[in-house]
Amino acid sequence: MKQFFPEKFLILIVDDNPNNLQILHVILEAEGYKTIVVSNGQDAIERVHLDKPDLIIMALTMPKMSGLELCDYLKSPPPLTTSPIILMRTVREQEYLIEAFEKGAADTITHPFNPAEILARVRTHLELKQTQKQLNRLVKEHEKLANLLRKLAITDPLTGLWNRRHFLTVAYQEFNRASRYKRFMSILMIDIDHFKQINDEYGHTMGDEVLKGVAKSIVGSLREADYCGRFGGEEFVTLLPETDSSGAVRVAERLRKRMEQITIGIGDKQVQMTVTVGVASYQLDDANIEVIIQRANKALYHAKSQGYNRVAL
Ligand code: GH3
Ligand code: MG
Ligand code: MG
Ligand code: MG
Repeated sequence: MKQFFPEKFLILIVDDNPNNLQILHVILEAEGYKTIVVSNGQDAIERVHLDKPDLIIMALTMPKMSGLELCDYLKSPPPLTTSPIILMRTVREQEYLIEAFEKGAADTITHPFNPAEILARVRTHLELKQTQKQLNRLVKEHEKLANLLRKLAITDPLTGLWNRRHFLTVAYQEFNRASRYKRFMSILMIDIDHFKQINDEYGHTMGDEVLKGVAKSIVGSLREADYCGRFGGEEFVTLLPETDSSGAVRVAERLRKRMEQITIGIGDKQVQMTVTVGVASYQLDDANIEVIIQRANKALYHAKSQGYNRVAL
């Protein structure tokens, strides 16, 4: 059995006939619902704005603004209310039945009223609305989770940079763009020098801190259009669109110097480190992005073999 509490719902009743208002008010309040009664369309619109009723019952025929007009006004996109509207009609007003639904009514009831029927219809529509609300909430929650998962799937948890797989996905697209339009593009492979020693001397937590700090510094020295990822343990990769090899070497050199100057750590435990950078730029006969990355890696290892803390093309 579903949980249903009438006292949680506010129902707006609109009718120029005070008798009808009174009867409906009594029937609904006896069941536990909260009600507001008004005698014309203009007041109804005001109450919808102010009180946001969960359901609206309105007479079909009223002077000035009829129930159909009021319904149309409230439900025309963008609707002023998503709450269900029940139109009250007499048996003779059968002809308006279809139009009522076209104007956005959820249901109609005929008077003279059958209280049990009214209560059953009201409850059905409120339950439907409740279910719809829960569904919307679930959908929103699901979207949030899906977004989070998408983000987790592409992010390196330690540094917050793109992970290797996502970097390669983006790099692959950038390569296609560069080769189609014959644009410049460069890759930097950045490797922390003697990183193992930092771990060994200061512990793994400090090592993690250094990785985070280096990642932050790399991002800080890149332009908005550049891409950056963690390629492996203490190895980072950046892609610089629209950048030729001399431009890329300048960026790499600036980054290298910056690393030389900063210290990273926790409190008074600060360490200094350097990086070595391998640079490679797109050449017209490169078949794919891997070829450029391999060249950058080669340059990096060559630089390491020559000594550390340097940039090599
Ligand atoms: P080189 O100067 O030649 O680059 O040597 P290196 O010590 O920097 O590099 P090496 O490849 O010998 O060692 C990398 C170390 O990085 C080993 C590994 O334990 C450590 N490492 C990899 N991932 C992480 C991590 O997420 N956190 C920490 N703290 N250490 C990591
Ligand atoms: Mg190494
Ligand atoms: Mg290293
Ligand atoms: Mg390495």
